[in-house]
Parts: sequence; structure tokens; C-alpha cells
Amino acid sequence: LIVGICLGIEFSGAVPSNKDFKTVTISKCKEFLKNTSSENKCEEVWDAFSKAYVGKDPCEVPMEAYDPLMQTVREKDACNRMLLWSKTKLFVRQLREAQKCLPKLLTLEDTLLGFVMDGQTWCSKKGSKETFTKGCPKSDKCERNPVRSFWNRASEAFSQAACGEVTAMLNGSISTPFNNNSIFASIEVKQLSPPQVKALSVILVTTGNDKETCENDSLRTLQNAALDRELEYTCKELDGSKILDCISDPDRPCGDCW
Ligand code: N1C
Repeated sequence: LIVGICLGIEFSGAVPSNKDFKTVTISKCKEFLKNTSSENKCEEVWDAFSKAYVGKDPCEVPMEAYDPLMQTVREKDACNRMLLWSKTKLFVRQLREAQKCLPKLLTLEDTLLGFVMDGQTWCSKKGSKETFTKGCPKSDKCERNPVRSFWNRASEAFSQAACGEVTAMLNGSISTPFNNNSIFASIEVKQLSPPQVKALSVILVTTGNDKETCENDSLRTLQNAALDRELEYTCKELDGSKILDCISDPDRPCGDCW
């Protein structure tokens, strides 16, 4: 592995991108599974993952292409500790990095597939054996691209494992915190239902001067969707900048910050 990484760095540029991408993906997988009984599963995960899109038109990869991949990894159910988000990725990451106040909350990036694929881009071409990491179509060009379909499928599986109370961090500094085109709205919310899931608790995070409230039209839509699904619904506004200042202060206990 060490030799592989060194080669990858030394010849990057000369090495086809599929080798680099495969090396990075498998080493992140091994890092995640280190010291567990599944440590040797990463080749199997890679095979199932790459079969979903290699050789296919990068606009013709449906989310179902990742079904076999989802079979290779079983996620544990996350009761009362699942954290979903939409347009608040940076804030959620900062919270997780602070390692304070959030120890109990689990995001998709805390699972094997979310951890490994976060920040990566990949696609192939019809008839090709290669993976490309540049020039891949974005969602505005085609919805059924390998990256979007992966996140759709992984998010579906993740939210299917939800139970009890689910927390969602939405962005209160944009006019539509609950947007129909988001994965949160189009996939995740639709997986949440009783008896497994009881409540949806929204945290509306604002940063800067633009501040929507829980009365926002799109949040009313979300509230109605939750109530139609017979979920309890709560919404609370949170000043994101204050929280980040507070949790980065070592002298202040977590309880002071929320
Ligand atoms: O479309 P979104 O947000 O509503 O998706 C977020 C939602 C979260 O609750 C996660 O569980 O869906 C899951 N998720 C990821 O964990 C994730 N990590 C990285 C969805 N997308 C994820 N990404 C990338 O961000 C991916 O490229 C996807 O298209 C964006 C979506 O982010 P968003 O629009 O802020």
C-alpha cells in the first residue's frame, strides 16, 4: 500500500486517473475499517462500487446501479442520533471537527461509503474500462450522473436506517432552506416514517445577516410533509457564528453553547 501511494504521488500525471482514484478510494476504505473485522473488505467494496458506473455513459447511471454496492455494506441503525443536513455542509463539518457537542450525532460521512466518497468526483465512458476524475458531467447537465446517483442512493440507505428522533440542519441564510431539488427533500424525508421514526427536529442555522425564521414558507411545507407522515415536528433557530465561536473556546463547556 505504501509503495502504491508513493508511486501514485511520484508519477501523478503519468498514472491514469483510474489508478489514482482506485488507490485513494481503497486506502480511505482501509483507513475507515482499520482494526475491525471487515478490514479486508475494501477490494470487494471497490468492485461493487466501480461496476455501478465503469463502461457506462456518464449521463445514464441511475441510482439503482449502486444497489449491489449497498448490499456489501450494512450500516447499523442510528437511533436518536442521525443528523441530516442541506446546504449546511461546511457548518456541519466545522461542528464535527470541533468534536464537542456533537459526539452523539451521526452523519452520512461517519459511515464507510460517505467517508470514502466525500469530496471525490468520478465517471467513466461508454465502453471504457477507465475512471475519470475530471470532466465529469454536473447535475445541471444530467441528473443521472455517477456522483449524484451515488449520493442519492447512499442517502436513501442512510435515512432508511434512521430511527427515533432525526435532526436536520438546514440553512437559514438562504431563502429556501427546504428545497424540493435537494437530496434531503427529494430522498431523505421520504424515508422517514413511523413507527421506526417518531420525530423530525429541524435546526435552522443562520450565518451572517440574512436570517430566515422557522416561519419560512418552505419550512411550512416541510412541517406539513412531516405531519402528513405522522411525524412530530419541531423547528429551532440557531446562530451558527455564535455556536462556532463558543465551541472553539476550550474554556466553555458544550452545555453553554446550545
Ligand atoms: O442535496 P442535499 O444538500 O440536501 O443533500 C444532503 C443530504 C444530507 O442529509 C446527507 O445525508 O444528503 C446526504 N448527502 C451527503 O452526505 C453528502 N456528502 C457530500 C448528500 N450529498 C452529499 N455530498 C455532496 O453534496 C454531493 O455532491 C451532493 O450532490 C451535494 C449535496 O449537498 P446539498 O445540496 O447541500
